[in-house]
Amino acid sequence: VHENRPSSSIPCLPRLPVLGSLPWLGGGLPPHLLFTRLAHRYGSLFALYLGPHYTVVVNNHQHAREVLLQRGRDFAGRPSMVTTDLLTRGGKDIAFSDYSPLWKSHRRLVHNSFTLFGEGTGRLQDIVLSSVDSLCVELMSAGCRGFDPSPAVTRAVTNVVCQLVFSATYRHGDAELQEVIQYNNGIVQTITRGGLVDIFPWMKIFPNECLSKLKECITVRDRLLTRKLEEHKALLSDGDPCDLLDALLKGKSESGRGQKSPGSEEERITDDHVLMTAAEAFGAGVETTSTTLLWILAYLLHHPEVQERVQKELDENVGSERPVCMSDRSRLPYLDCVINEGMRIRPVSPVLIPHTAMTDSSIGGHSVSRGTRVLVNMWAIHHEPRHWDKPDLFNPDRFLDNQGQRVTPSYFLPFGAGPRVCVGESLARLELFLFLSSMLQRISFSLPEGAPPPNLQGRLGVVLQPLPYKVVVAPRAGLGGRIQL
Ligand code: HEM
Ligand code: PLO
Repeated sequence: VHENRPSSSIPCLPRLPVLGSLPWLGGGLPPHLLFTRLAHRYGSLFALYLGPHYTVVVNNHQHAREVLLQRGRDFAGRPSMVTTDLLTRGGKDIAFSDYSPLWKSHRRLVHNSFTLFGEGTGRLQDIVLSSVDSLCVELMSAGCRGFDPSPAVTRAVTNVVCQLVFSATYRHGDAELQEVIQYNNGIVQTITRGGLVDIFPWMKIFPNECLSKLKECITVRDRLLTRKLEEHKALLSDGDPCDLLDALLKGKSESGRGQKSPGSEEERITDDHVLMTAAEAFGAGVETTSTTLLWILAYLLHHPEVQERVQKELDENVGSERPVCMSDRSRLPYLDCVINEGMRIRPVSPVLIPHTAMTDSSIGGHSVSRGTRVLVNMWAIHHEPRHWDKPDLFNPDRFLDNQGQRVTPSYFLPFGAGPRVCVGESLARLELFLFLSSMLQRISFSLPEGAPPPNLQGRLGVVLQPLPYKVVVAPRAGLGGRIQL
């Protein structure tokens, strides 16, 4: 077939000098929708120039699996961008750092540290359960008025991450927690991925309001995290690590011991790396989890029958006498499907993070040269009508087979795959499961009287977020307050 001819070139949008294909990308559509539309015209694999950067856009799952899995190593690079370089001190993090041996050992260290607090220990479960308790109390205190659930959900998720990363528990209204939430919001608003400065790095020499706000937020973040780091260093002991910062500090000195050559100073995991990792676990941990929860809540308001079915499953398999725990997960398949369907229909990261080709390689039999940027349009893959029946319909049953067993299709990849797969996947899944099951066990969500159901269009910032909406909460009938609210 045509696709197997190795040297045929990928269909490309027109381009002008300097601007590249930008004049053909107008119309104000966010990238995932724009690319999906362009794929109808140019085919599911096409190329364009973002300013000077030749960029290949992948819109179907076979090509995505080639890029992420089969040739995952070839495409595990990341482009350098002005805003993310500022955010990460020039790539001393995981997500925005280019592929290198140091990145690999850093990523492994982070992964191991996460596993340490993962499902095995039960500690993480306790952290999440206590945070969800306070969330339920806070939600219930709104009485029967309609309110925006977003601040309370964000606060609860931030609290989990604060405990996980540096063992801080905050009470409602704590000044330090407020500071964290504020700087994080500032970064989210100013670091719009794919913004102009990231296409034309030379634009940073012009005064740029966004860039200076971003710098301010980063300063606040660094002050707070440096303080936490110093406190942890002072208390560092030989026992088991008590949080992520502790684990990173311990792992860092262990990884240093193995390396003998004194000349390779820059090849080490440094304090800067530890700081950037903590900051990133924070940012990723808060934005993705709270956004996914808010999307799922929004869909439950549209589909009260789904909420009732989840609650029925909870009543039959857990009951109301005890809190839900991780070992209940296998007994609650429908809830799992609801979570998957939420991440399918509204992926928080609809075009993943840009990848780059580290060597000459190929996609779908077309050669792709080193340095090419590759965008994987997960939105298009999650809405491909050939694979998903009525892709725009929220239908958790599509993740169950005829026998009622859970299935995970190969074209469902909300966390990406391969060398760059999300490092927080198991943490995220644990949080989503415990938050939703605990909330729905105790509370029913509905629309305020006369209010329209949430707008499901979403707004793309650093993640794809739902627009603000209001809910009314009610304690579950028949619960009789047996689980302490
Ligand atoms: C990367 C999704 C939660 C940390 C990613 C990527 C996706 C993703 C799509 C990019 C993959 C790629 O570029 O190919 C999600 C979703 C989440 C979630 C849907 C929750 C619902 C988390 C959490 C953490 C986290 C809780 C950490 C606390 C990271 C990091 C990367 C990443 C560090 C970069 C990995 C790398 O570049 O090597 N995530 N994520 N994520 N995620 Fe998550
Ligand atoms: C969110 C704002 C924080 O202050 C910094 C931060 C760090 C990691 C980013 C995250 C932000 C947004 C979501 C990202 C995450 C890394 C992986 C994750 C991009 C910018 C996703 C969904 O890809």
